[in-house]
Amino acid sequence: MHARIDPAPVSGATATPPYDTRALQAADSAHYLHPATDHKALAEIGARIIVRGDGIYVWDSEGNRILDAMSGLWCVNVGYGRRELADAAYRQLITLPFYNSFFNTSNLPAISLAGTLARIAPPGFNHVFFTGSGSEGNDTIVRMVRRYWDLQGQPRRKVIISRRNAYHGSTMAGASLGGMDAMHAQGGLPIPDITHIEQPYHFENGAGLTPDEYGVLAAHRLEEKIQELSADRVAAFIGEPVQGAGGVIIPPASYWPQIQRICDRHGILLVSDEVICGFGRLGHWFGCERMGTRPDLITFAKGVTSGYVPLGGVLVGERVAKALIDSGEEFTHGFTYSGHPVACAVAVENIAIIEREKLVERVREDVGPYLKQRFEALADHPLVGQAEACGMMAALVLVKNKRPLERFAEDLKIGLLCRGHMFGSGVVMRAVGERMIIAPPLVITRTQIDEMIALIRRSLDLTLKDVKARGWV
Ligand code: PXG
Repeated sequence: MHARIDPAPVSGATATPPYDTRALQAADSAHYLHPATDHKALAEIGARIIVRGDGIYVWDSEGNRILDAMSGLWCVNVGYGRRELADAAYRQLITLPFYNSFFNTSNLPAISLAGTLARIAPPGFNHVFFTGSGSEGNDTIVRMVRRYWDLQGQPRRKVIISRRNAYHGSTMAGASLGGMDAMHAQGGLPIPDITHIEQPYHFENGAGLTPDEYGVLAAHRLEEKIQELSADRVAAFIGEPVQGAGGVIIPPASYWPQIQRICDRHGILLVSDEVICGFGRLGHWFGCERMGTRPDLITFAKGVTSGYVPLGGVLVGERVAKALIDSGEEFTHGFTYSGHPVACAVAVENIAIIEREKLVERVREDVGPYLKQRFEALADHPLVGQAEACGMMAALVLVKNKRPLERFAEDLKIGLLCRGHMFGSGVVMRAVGERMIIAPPLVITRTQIDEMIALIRRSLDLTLKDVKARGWV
């Protein structure tokens, strides 16, 4: 039996600095079920409690400053501590904190944001459907895509093709679209008529082929799947321009143009999940512009508000928007928080910051290329088998031996070991198996990139020392 803990223990002694970290950790374990977490293990080590952020740094309850190379969770694009965003939220909160967009009503920030998104989106995107998160955005995609084909008089077109190791969220449809076996294993997923093909991961699957040869081959898996199913059953293909949670899998340049050709050939809708890649992360407003595709639908979330408040949605291209509107019928879908005025007000201000500070151009022409040069040079480290970057996303692969290539056994959990050293050195990287990944805020400077690379290198050295002491190499 757990000892009884005060239901609101985060008050008094623990609520202000200096924090009583142990008490906070106990209270955390007593009541808070974290997402995607082994709670027994967490209770043993205790959560790291983040209390404050400024720019690209966060501080924990012990007073440690940590360089947040993950932008929170791929979202704090403009960095922490932006007064303009707090002010925008406050102004809206005291004017109109909530009103719904059902039943023929609307609100000023939602109208403003819809227009702003239509302006910055690729050509042909003039409509937006708002949700509260990326997962809800992808649930919306599933219903909207199937509704589209019903309206076209082709109700048999139901199947959505995605990729293994993709991440599209955690709701029933989001996790089904995602290609994570561990998620499918819980809750009876995937839901019907969602299927997966190989991910375009050259390092893993492309032995003996150049990246471009492999990119064409990986795209051909879509063609094969369509043949197998019969094209008149296929509704859409969905993919992240660069797979994020799957480990920052940067596809070969030949991949996306080939996917576009296949979708065009079969009249299949192309969905670009830009929850991570949108809002400047790849040096364009949307990642599809960098990859050279013309999607029909774009899912967004995260960077639209820089994560300051929850907001997601779907940008709806001409073809689908026209069908939905011209039908003259209700699309029976929506959320209480669709077009939430506070979230939309923050998004409008966030986009204004990105434009004012030219963050998209900055990623494309300045800090993006600089990150690529500095990050890819980490490949000279004895533990690093490959290092690559695309915009403000980058990944390195930890290997046991470089030539001949030998990988660490999966059960050693090399990534988690390395992640511990990163945290200890004052930088957050995310571990996905043997891949160590980053997605820093777009406001990061060259000097801060230098600082980040030095911290990563130091942590890699510590990991190597640790690995040797354990006899793993
Ligand atoms: N699509 C993509 C491409 C995402 O990265 C979602 C949809 C779902 O968004 P919401 O807002 O419902 O979480 C995401 C979310 C990780 C990690 O482990 C990544 C995400 C979420 C949680 C963990 O890197 N991305």
